[in-house]
Parts: sequence; structure tokens; C-alpha cells
Amino acid sequence: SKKPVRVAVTGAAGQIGYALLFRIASGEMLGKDQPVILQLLEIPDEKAQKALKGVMMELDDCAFPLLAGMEAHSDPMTAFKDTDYALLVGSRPRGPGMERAELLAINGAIFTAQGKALNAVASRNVKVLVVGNPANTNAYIAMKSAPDLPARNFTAMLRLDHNRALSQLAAKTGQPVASIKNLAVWGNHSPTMYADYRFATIDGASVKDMFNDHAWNKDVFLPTVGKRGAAIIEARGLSSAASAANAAIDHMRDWALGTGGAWVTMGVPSNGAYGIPKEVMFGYPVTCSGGDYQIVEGLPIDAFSQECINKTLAELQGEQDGVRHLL
Ligand code: NAX
Repeated sequence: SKKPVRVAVTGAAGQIGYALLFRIASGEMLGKDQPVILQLLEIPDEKAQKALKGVMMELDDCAFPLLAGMEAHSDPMTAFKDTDYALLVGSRPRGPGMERAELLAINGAIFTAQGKALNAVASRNVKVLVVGNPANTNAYIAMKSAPDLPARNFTAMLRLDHNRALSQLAAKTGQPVASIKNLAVWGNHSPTMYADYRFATIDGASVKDMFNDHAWNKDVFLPTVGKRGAAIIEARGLSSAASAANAAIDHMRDWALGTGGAWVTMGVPSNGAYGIPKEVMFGYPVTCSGGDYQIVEGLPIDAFSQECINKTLAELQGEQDGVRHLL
């Protein structure tokens, strides 16, 4: 049987953590033959640590055959020791009335510390996924704080946007989600992201040829996907948790186990593709194989798409300029 791998999760006592840990431990992320050791990080706060203990009691009570070990931590330097995968979920999202500079300063402190800890103690091949918002910029901060690790191993979660877009297209066409291929989401995990179905196919046929409806794209599809997070908060009184955890599982599973040629969306440091400046943590269509990802290059970008890409890029560059003095 396989040797256990180490999976670190931050914000482990939060809502997304509660929807995520049980699925990692049951083998949904890395395969039903891959034992895992969970290295869970929460803030030192007594209430948070106590809540984490409660989640670990429940994990125990599931008697998962693949759960080979479990640890609670309050310091990233111990939580990330030798870790093969790191899911950085805990962060400080923008609260009511919070200034942008304050948000960036708080997360700058969290993600510089976590990037440095990964740099110091994690596996040299650690795969990092940042979920905590602002996800792209937090991933950028962690990457810049870990100069001894491959920059390409730092990624941000755009998969929830990708899955939201897939589901909207399935509803629009009346076709099953699984039949839709080659969707892409470009840019920042924020309402400026650009979900792009120009290359999408359903059972091999072009979605764009099925309904060439620019008004639906611009006035219905993009706003629905972009504002979905806010719609969930409005309906549930809490932000997306199970769907976010599901997207994190999808992202890591595909990165580790491959997509068999299919496109998925990952936020990754730009290699310059599509004129995005190098290192900007940008949502791109990618394929995964052999534990690595490749950006899908050479797609034609029309005027409307370029306008959308420019807008989400400008937002991201603004965020990343706002944290440069911390790095
Ligand atoms: P919760 O507030 O329920 O949980 C966050 C947990 O993180 C808390 O238990 C907190 O104590 C812990 N935490 C905070 N700072 C930490 C640190 N420095 N080290 C370790 N733990 C820390 O939030 P939840 O609903 O779970 O959401 C977590 C993050 O995901 C938020 O930033 C949220 O904005 C973000 N999201 C990102 C999404 C994406 O698609 N990229 C979608 C869903 C979600 O909104």
C-alpha cells in the first residue's frame, strides 16, 4: 500500500474546513488508495483551538481507513513541516467598513509568515492552493515569501468560478454538466473574473454556435457567475462553504492526478502567456498531467475578451502593487 502523504490545512476549524477535511480524509482528493496525515492549523486563540479539537474528534469518529494521522497546530512552522500539500483556507476577508489597505496589511502579515514557513520546512515539491481571500493576491504574497520553492507550485482557487460557470451553461443548454468541455475562467477570483465559453463544447459541438447571444453573455451569464458569492451570502446568511471546499478538492485532485487532457481553471503565476506580466497570479485554462499543470496557450482573444481580461488584470495589479512594500 502507498506511503501516507502530508496535507496541511489552515483555517481548519472554519466553515470551509468543516466541509473539506472529511472529504480529504475519505480519499476524495488524492485517491481511494492514498493514506493522508492531516496537519491542521488554526490561530492560537483558545476558542479556535478548542473548536479544532472538536473537528478532530469527529474525524476520529468517522474511522476513515485512509486517515493515517492527524495533528493540531497554532504555528505554521510546525504545521507545514514536510507537508506535500498545503491548502491555505484561513484568512481575513474584507469586513464591513474595512479599508483596502487594512485588508491587505492583515493578509500580508498572514501570508508572508505562511510563505516563509513553507519555504523553511515544507516538502521541496509542496503543492500550495490558496483559498482564503483575496485568494490571488494572498497566493502571490506566499509565493514571493518562499524563494526556495518553485514559484509554479503556488496557486490560487478559481475553480469555484469555473464550476459555477459550468453549472450556468448546463442550465442554459439543458445538457449535463459532464458533457461540457473547454471552459476557461481568466483573471482574479472576484466579480471581475472573465468566464469564457467561446471554446466550450458539448459532446464535441461548439456552445457558441448553439446560441450566439452576446447580450446573454454580458448581461446574464457573466454577472450571475461574478456575483454568485454575494447571492449565496444573501440566501444563506453565510458565505459559500461546501461548494468552496468541493472546488478545492477538484483543484488539488486534478493537479495531483491529472485531467486526461481536459481543461480546468487554476490561478497560477503567469509565464507571460496572453500578455499577462510574468508572476501575476492569474486564472488561466490549464491541463494537468504527471503532477504538473500547463497553461493552454495560443487561444484567440477577441476585442470583448481582451477588454474583460484587461479589467481583471488591472484589478489584480492594483492589489499586488498594494502589497509590494510588504515583500
Ligand atoms: P471562516 O471564518 O468560517 O473560517 C476561517 C478560519 O480561518 C477561522 O476558523 C479562523 O480562525 C482561521 N484563521 C484565520 N486566520 C488564520 C491564520 N492566520 N492561520 C490559521 N487559521 C486562520 O471562513 P470560511 O467560510 O471557512 O472561509 C475561509 C476563506 O475562504 C475566507 O477568506 C473566504 O473569503 C474564502 N473563500 C474563498 C473562495 C474562493 O473561491 N477562493 C470561495 C469561498 C470563500 O469565500
